[in-house]
Amino acid sequence: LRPASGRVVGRLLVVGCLLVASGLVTGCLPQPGTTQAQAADTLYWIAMGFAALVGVIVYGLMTFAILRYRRRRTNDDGEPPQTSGSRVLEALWTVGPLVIVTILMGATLVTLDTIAGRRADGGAQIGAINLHVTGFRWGWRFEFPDAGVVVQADLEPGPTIELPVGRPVTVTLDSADVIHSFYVPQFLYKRDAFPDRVNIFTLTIAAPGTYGGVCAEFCGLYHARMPFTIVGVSDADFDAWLADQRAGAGATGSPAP
Ligand SMILES: [Cu+2]
Repeated sequence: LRPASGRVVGRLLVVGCLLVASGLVTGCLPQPGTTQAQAADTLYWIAMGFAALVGVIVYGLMTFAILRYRRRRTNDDGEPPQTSGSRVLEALWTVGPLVIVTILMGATLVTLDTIAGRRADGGAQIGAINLHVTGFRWGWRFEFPDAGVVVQADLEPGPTIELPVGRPVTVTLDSADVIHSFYVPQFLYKRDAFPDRVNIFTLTIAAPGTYGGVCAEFCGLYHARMPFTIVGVSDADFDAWLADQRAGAGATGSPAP
């Protein structure tokens, strides 16, 4: 390398390292808002850890080879020693990735189970709140069947519902027309809403707060205009909110989508 291009490569390496480091420090995911999101967040960091390990090894070896075996003025006699076939190396790069992929697969399956929130026998969790979510063009319908409460709205600002912090909510998701997708960025979770079958998953709000959601499956002209809001509140506030909704149900009288 000529000195000038060496300096350029050096600068690129520094910029690359800074980008990777800042990505690792800040993370690429929103703050998790549910216990299931915390599980997804943990899985992300496990995957990032292995990716960083592999990256350090690969870029370390590359940098070593570039520096150690670069062409020098004093040593211009062609190629470095050529080696072919190494049982140890081949075993290492076969077993290493196999171990990593197996760990990642195991961790993924455990996380998926946490997110689905299923009991071993496939039933819903005991004490869970049932919530039936229906996407439609262009809004959302949230039904609490056990409480006889329906909250529904279309376009902006869309419906707002409250959920109690720390209690599992079993969500049954479907659609009244085309395919929509239930997406709350802070839940680190997105699931399609189908007209002809249901998706079931569990949410447990981890901390009080306001969580905005959108439709994440292009469903038509006003796809971008079907937001909804989920507010995490205390158990007592949730019960009071449900009672309020029940009292006001006759006044709003939302028709089926
Ligand atoms: Cu939609």
